[in-house]
Amino acid sequence: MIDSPLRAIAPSEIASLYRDGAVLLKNVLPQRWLNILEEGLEQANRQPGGMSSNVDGPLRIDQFPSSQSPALARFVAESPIAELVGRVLDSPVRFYMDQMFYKPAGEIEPTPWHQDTCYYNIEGQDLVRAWVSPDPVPREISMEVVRGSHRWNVTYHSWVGRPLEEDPEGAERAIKAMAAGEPVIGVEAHKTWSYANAFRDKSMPAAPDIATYKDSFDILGWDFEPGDVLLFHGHILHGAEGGCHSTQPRRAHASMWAGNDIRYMHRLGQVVPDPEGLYRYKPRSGDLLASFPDIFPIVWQPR
Ligand SMILES: O=C(O)CCC(=O)C(=O)O
Repeated sequence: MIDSPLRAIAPSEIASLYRDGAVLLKNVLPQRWLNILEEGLEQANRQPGGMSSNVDGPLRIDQFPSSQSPALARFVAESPIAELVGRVLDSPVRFYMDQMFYKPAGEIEPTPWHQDTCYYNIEGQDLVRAWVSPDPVPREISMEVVRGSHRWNVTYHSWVGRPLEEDPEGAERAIKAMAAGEPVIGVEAHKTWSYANAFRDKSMPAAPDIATYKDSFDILGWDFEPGDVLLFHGHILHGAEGGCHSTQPRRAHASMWAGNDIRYMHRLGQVVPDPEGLYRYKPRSGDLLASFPDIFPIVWQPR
C-alpha cells in the first residue's frame, strides 16, 4: 500500500518541473518515512554490496541499494514518492532503479556535473528522478541543475570509465555485444562492479564544463530540509558542490521512475547494469519497460 504525501502537488509545481527540469516539493514526506529512509541509508552503508563504489575519494555511491536494505525497499515500494512522481507525469509509474550517495562527515565531496541518461540502457521523456535526504542539506552541498537542460535534446557521454582505445580487447567484446543485441554490462556486474569498467563512448558529445564556467549557466539550487522531495527530469544536467566542512554525513537516496514512453535501449557506454531480473528476458532496443511487468510493476497509477 502506497502512503499519501502530506499535501497535494500544486499545478505550478508540476509546471516548474516541465519548464525548468526540476522542482523542490517542500514538506511532502511524513516523519515516519524519514525515519525509514534514514534506517535504510544506514543499513545500506553498513552492508556494501557488489555495486558499492568509491568513485573519487570517499564519495560512496551504491547502485540498487534497495536490494541491500529492506528499509529502502519499503521506502521505494510504499512511501509517497511513487505518487508524487505519478502526479507529475499524470500516468502510471514504474520503479527503474535507485542509488545511494553517502558522503561522510568532514570535507564534503562534490558530485561532478553530469547527465544520467547515458548511464542506463533506457530512453524516453517520461523519466523522473526523486532525490531525498533525512538531513538538512544546505544549498552549498545540495543538488544543483542547469535550468532547462532536460530540453536540449542531446545525450552526453559519461565522465566515468575509459575510452575504447585504452582497452582494445574489452572494446571488441563490447562492440560484439552491441551487434548481438546484448547489454555491454553483463548480469555478473550485480556481484562485482566498478564505474571504471564502463567505456566512455566518444561518438557522443562531452558534457559542457559547467564547473569551470558555472557563471555562464543558469543554475538552480535549493536549501533542502527533511520532508522535502527534489524531483528532476532524467535528462537534466546536475551536480553538487562540495568543499565545505560538515559535522554530519550528507546522505541521499535517489530513485529513478519511468512513465509510459520509457523504452529499453542498448548503449555502448552503459555504466550501470540493467536491473538483475531483466537479463533473462534479453530485451531488445525499443522494447517498452511496460513489456516486462514482473520486473517493472506499476507502483502507482492515477485513479
Ligand atoms: O547527491 C548527489 O550528490 C548526487 C545525486 C545525483 O547525481 C543523482 O541523484 O543523480
